[in-house]
Amino acid sequence: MNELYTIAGHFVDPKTIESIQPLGNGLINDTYKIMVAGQPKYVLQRINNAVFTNVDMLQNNIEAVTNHIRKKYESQGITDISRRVLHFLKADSGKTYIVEDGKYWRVMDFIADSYTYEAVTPKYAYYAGRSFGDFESLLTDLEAPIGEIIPDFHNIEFRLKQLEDAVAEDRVGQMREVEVQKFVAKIREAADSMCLGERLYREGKLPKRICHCDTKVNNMLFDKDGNVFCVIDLDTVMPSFVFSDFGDFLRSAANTGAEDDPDLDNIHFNMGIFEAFAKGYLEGTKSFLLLIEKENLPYAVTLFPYMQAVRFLTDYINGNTYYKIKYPTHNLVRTRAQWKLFEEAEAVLPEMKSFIANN
Ligand code: GN1
Ligand code: MG
Repeated sequence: MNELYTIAGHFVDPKTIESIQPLGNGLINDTYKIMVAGQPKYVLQRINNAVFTNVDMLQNNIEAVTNHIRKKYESQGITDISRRVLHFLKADSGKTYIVEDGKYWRVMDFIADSYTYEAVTPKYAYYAGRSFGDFESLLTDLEAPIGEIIPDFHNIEFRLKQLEDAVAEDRVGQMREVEVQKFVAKIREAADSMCLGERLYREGKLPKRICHCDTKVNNMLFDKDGNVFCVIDLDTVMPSFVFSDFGDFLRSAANTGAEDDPDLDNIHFNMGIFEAFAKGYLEGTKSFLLLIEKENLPYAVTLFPYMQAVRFLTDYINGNTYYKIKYPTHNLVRTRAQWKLFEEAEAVLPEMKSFIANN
C-alpha cells in the first residue's frame, strides 16, 4: 500500500491523501480510488503494460479523444463537461503517466454521484445505445491520428490464429482435456461465418471508424435516473468496425447470466435489452451509419461472445497469462459461458434481423 501513496504523490499533493482503496472489476488494469476529505477524489490506475506495450501511444490516444470530445461539448454549450469526459492529471514528469520500477501509473479525476452496473434494464440500455452512438458520432471528425493500440484487437481472423498457435504449442498440456478439444472443434466449425466482417473489409465494403472497443456495461457512468453521461475506460479506443461497440455491449448487457457464470442455465439472450439498445444506437449513429453496417449488427451480436470464447479459451490453453483469474479453471468457465451466450444469440438471429430492418 505504501507504494501506492508514493505513486499518487507524483500526481497530487500527498498530504491531502487519506487512503487509497481498490475500485471496480477490470480484467486488465489495477484500479484504486484516492480518498481526500472523506470522499473519493481521484482514480489511480496501474496500466497493464504487458497488454498495453506502448503506454505513450495509449495516453496520446486518450488525450486526443478526450480533448476532441471536450471541445465539441464546449462548442455545444454543454455545462457539466468535467463530469462528461475523463480528465487525466499531469504528473511531475510532465506527462499523464509515470513509470516506476517498470510499472506504469496514471491518475484521473473521480466523477462523483455516478453509478456503474454489471446489469441494466431496457431503459438504461436505451440510454447506453444512444450514448455509444453519440460517442462514435462525436469522433467521426477527429483529425488527430489514433494509433491501433493493440493491433488486430477485434480482428477475429487474428484471434483464431492465436488460438491455433496456442493449440499447436500446447505449452501447459491443456489439449489433453476432452472439453478443450471439443471447444476447439466447435470454434473451427463456426469460423468461416464469423469472419464475415474481415471479408467485407477486404472487399472494400465495410469501413473502420474510431470505436470504443470495450463497451461492457461497466464501462459507462450512469446518473441516478439511468442516463449515461460519461463513457469510461478509453484504453482501447481505436479504428474498428462499428460491430465492436454494438456487439460487445450486448455481450455483457443482454446476457441474463454473468460473463463467467458457472451455471449455464442462467445464460439467455435478453431481446428486450437488444431492442432498447439498438433503438438508442441507431438514433445516435443516424448521421453516418452505412446500410452494410446496419444490416450486419445482428451478426456483430453473435461475433462478440464467439470472439470472447476464442480469447478466453486461448488464454486457458496458454496457461492464463492475459486475463486476471480467480481460480485455475476460470478461463475455461468463462469460455463455456460465452459459448452458451453465442448459441443463445444465434438462436434469435432472425428476430434481431427483423427488428433492425424495421427500425
Ligand atoms: C477486458 O479491462 P476490461 O476488463 O474492461 C478486455 C476486453 C474483454 C473484457 C472481457 C484490453 O476488458 O477486450 O472484452 O476484458 N480488454 C483488453 O471481460 O483486452
Ligand atoms: Mg473496464
